[in-house]
Amino acid sequence: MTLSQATAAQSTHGQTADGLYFRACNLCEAICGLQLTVKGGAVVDVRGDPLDPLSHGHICPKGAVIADIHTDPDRLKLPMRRDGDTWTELGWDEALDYVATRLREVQTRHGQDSVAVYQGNPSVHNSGTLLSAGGFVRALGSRSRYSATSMDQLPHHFAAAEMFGHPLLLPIPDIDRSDYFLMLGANPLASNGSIMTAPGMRGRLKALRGRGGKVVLLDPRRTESAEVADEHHFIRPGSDALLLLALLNVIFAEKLDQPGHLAEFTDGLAELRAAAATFTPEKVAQATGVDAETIRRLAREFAAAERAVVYGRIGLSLQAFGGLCQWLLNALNLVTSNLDREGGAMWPLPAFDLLGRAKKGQTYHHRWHSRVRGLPEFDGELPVAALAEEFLTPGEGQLRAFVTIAGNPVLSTPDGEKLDQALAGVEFMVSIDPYLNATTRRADVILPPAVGLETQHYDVVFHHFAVRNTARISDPIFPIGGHQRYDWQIFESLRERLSGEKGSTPDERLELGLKHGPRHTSLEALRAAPHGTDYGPMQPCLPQRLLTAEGRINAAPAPMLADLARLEATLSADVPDLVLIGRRQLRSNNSWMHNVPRLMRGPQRCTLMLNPVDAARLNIQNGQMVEVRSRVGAVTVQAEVTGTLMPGVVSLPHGFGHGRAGVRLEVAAAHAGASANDLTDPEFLDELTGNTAASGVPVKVTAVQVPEESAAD
Ligand SMILES: Nc1nc2c(c(=O)[nH]1)N[C@H]1C(S)=C(S)[C@@H](COP(=O)(O)OP(=O)(O)OC[C@H]3O[C@@H](n4cnc5c(=O)[nH]c(N)nc54)[C@H](O)[C@@H]3O)O[C@H]1N2
Ligand SMILES: Nc1nc2c(c(=O)[nH]1)N[C@H]1C(S)=C(S)[C@@H](COP(=O)(O)OP(=O)(O)OC[C@H]3O[C@@H](n4cnc5c(=O)[nH]c(N)nc54)[C@H](O)[C@@H]3O)O[C@H]1N2
Ligand code: SF4
Ligand SMILES: [Mo]
Repeated sequence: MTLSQATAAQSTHGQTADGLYFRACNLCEAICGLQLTVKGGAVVDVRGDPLDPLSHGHICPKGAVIADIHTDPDRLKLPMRRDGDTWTELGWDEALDYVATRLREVQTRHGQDSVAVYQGNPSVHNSGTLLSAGGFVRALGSRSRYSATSMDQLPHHFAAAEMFGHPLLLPIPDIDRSDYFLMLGANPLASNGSIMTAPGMRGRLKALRGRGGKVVLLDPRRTESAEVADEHHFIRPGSDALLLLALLNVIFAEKLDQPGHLAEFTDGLAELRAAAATFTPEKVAQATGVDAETIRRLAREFAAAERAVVYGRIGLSLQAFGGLCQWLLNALNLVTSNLDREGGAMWPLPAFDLLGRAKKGQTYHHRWHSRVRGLPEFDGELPVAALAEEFLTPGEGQLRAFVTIAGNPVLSTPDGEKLDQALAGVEFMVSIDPYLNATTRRADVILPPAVGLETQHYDVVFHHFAVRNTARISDPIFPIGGHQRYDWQIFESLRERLSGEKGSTPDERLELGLKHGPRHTSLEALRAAPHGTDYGPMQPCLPQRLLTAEGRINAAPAPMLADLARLEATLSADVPDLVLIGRRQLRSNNSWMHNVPRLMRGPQRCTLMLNPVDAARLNIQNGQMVEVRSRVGAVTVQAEVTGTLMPGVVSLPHGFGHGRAGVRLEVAAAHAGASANDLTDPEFLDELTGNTAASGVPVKVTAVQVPEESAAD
């Protein structure tokens, strides 16, 4: 049965008919095609859709249990209002009226900007949320906007805006046609790829090596991805910008640079060369932990490869020099003529093009600053590192109310514990979220949307990051009950109550975008291809697609050049004894899905990895409980002693810490874990972009002495 037949069957019988259903998984950036078998109203089998032109049948453990979210007993379906510790369900109209009234009240009393909005990661994985939340936020009219972006990919956007003229002009590795993949601070074998929508990275990297290519990885941990690399080198957290400068240094010094035709529309190449001139491999070897000979060799190999691409992800953005890293990655691709070229870093051209109406020469950052610490705005948002202090610091402009949308900032932003305390004192808080978790437990009202298999979805954002141009519309498999609402309905209802204006539906917006987009298509045309539509590999698009004022690439943006002094100072700074980094796990999704029993089988996963050398020095045994302490807080977790971690570096995954009072998630006690963000520090950030630095946080680790009686238990 085709998707459209299935949808018809569903509407006639009220319950989803038995049969095969196809849709894209919206749980991560890989957007894999799924094939689901429904029997008796339930999903009985999920596998990868072999006919999806992008994922070719790839699926991961999360996609395989996507239906467990649908049937999850913890999932909320009706609005809830909190009175002290007691939650009461209420009707939608009553809840929406109450929320709109309370938000306006706070704004009348304390000003428009006294209500903060935080948008979390799934906002971009649900097209209903993505296309409608903005209307609500605009109706609210507050400048106090925050999101997971400043805890994630903000440096990528910053560099793209400075170099190419738009935050979304992010170059994507053309991995399927490349012969040399230099990867830093990414672990696609666990994360399934990020700002590189490329489902099945194991197969893609194998194929690259199979055609004689080479994969080189630099990471403070010998990760799952190291298993499919030709070489892995440890690198000191936060030192990547130094290494990238040294690679450029060698390339310029040995005259290996050849920007080719890109030079015709690039400014700043001389300044870039001058910037790299002082960072010789010898000068950065100690700080990076990578010896000078290796750096030289990698530079020569990269420059010599026919089709090469350098790529860096969270490890290179969630750190103190994220902005410099993302600039230098682009610069390295540029000077070796691997930008906008087959096998290098290229730009996708999605059917729904978010850049379709973008204007040239816009400014995207530092247009205003946060009240307390003067942290810079980017693209209309302030850094999450400023959030807690903006609630807690009294005075004109203090935050008084909070809206969270698909986010869990208590677990995902720096010093989450402090934010948690701050939220206990807000005048009003509403969360648009299907779960009662560490953050939403502080809300006065939770408005839970229908999610996942109940929603229609088109990947507006991830086709912009995909290694191949495809398009796919997913229709709901399960109808929602009369008592449920979609995200977009919640946002539209709130918007109407706040502004009196009615917006358009996500369908209307999608239709318009697809029609006027580069493929001039429609929802109907996409529906006719239930496995997805293939538009082929990425194509060169410069200089036409550039959005800088002059329509030229800026290889040496002034804010980056100005930030080099801060980087250079690290060469002579003291190195902390131990620094913390994070890690992602295949069977985990940031701070949620930890209550899906099929994902959480097995031993405790929220462990502190540390090298045997450090363990011996600190007298820590494998499996023992340890206290990890940073400037802002402490957590107690189990130690996992492993040679896969670089000496002097410890790793704790983020997103755990579900044990807080009032959380309503059936998480096995063994997996509640502790939050890495009770250690991360709002004052430790990339000063250039305002992005938090969760990598490289100085910590102290001590063995927890277990009293003798309990040790015997
Ligand atoms: N220390 C450290 N911290 C990190 C990171 C790290 O590597 N280390 N990574 C950072 C990164 S990259 C990210 S993206 C952030 C993520 O941080 P957040 O975006 O704040 O948190 P998530 O864990 O993604 O939480 C998603 C929330 O959305 C809800 N949700 C799921 N689907 C839907 C939906 O369709 N609609 C609505 N309305 N809600 C939904 C879930 O119930 C959950 O509460 O964490 C960041 N924090
Ligand atoms: N299964 C699963 N998949 C996910 C997620 C998830 O939670 N679970 N989250 C999704 C999200 S929101 C995102 S943003 C992506 C992230 O996608 P990735 O960036 O691929 O994710 P990570 O696995 O965190 O990989 C980051 C790597 O950087 C390394 N690292 C840390 N600090 C440094 C440093 O200073 N320098 C260098 N060179 N390396 C460093 C870490 O050891 C780690 O291996 O994953 C997405 N996919
Ligand atoms: S890799 Fe991502 S998109 Fe693919 S099945 Fe897993 S969670 Fe879903
Ligand atoms: Mo992310």
